[in-house]
Amino acid sequence: MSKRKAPQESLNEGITDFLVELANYERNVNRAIHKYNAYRKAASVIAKYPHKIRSGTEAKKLDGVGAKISEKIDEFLTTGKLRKLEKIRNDDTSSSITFLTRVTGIGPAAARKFFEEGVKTLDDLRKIEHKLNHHQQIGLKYFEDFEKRIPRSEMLKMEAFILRELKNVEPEYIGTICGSFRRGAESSGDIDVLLTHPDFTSTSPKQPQLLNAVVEHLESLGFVTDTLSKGDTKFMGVCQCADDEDGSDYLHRRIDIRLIPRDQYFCGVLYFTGSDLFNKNMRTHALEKGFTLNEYTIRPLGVTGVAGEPLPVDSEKDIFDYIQWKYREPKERSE
Ligand code: DCT
Ligand code: MG
Repeated sequence: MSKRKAPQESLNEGITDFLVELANYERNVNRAIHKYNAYRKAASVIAKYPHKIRSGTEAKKLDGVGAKISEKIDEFLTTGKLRKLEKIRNDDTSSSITFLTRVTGIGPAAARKFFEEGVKTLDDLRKIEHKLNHHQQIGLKYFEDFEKRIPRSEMLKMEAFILRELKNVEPEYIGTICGSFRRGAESSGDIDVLLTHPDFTSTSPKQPQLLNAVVEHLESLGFVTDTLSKGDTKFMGVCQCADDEDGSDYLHRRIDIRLIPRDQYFCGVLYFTGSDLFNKNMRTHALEKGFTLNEYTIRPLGVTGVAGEPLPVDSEKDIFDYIQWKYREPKERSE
């Protein structure tokens, strides 16, 4: 999961920017995930609105913009700023915690703990490096690289490389690069790789070697450079494209590789393609139609609300069909 979200480009950038900043503040400093979701949702619906917003009242007509956000929009439109945000930016606790959570491996809780120990900056973190866990140390080491989003051209290069090397490990592997890349984004925060193999299903024994073999191969080629964590089905780490003949070098990038049972592959591909907002909306629609949908399965809900057996799925479209939703191509799934 990537920490740096692409800025929402729209006619109402000023508004969407402050909403995203408030969202991050609520998540990282207050750990108020519902408020975070509310701000993100409002930012997303406003980003799609095709007119320049002239008042809070106008914005309030949009689904997801309530009275409080509408007031903030009015304040922003009349004064050009937001007192609440000015206060947050000037507050040492908020700004330090917000900064610390930019390091991968440091979540809101760890950020607060470090802050309370007097650790506020990158230099402070470097001084207490021995107190960081392995994940946080890597986050610190590549802090500058991980702050930068990955251009689509580089994503395409990595996709071709990964898919080719998968087949070199074993031709039966199936892989998909999901996340914002699959949605056609011009830049991505990280590389989300999904992997499956016909030998691995939800009823077969665990097969960690299927994931291991791929990771080790990518390491041997110098593509995977560091490991953040490695389980039976999920690898989190760091990778880097090989230098081009023209000598351009590449930054270190965050990569996640997940091994998914063959029968759950399309629920996984759907989920990890996102966006997160699209997933939420699709799950809500599924519930309305009497199905429960997650990253593994789609199951019918009985009259008592108990989920039945997973339904067979052979494509993403099958999932849309079950819940009677018109199929949407990945690039149409921003929400
Ligand atoms: N996801 C989700 N809910 C979350 C987080 C993630 O449904 N809270 C899903 C949807 C997207 C996918 O996982 C990958 O997550 P990210 O990498 O965080 O998102 P992204 O869309 O790929 O964006 P980015 O370009 O920033 O990586
Ligand atoms: Mg991503």
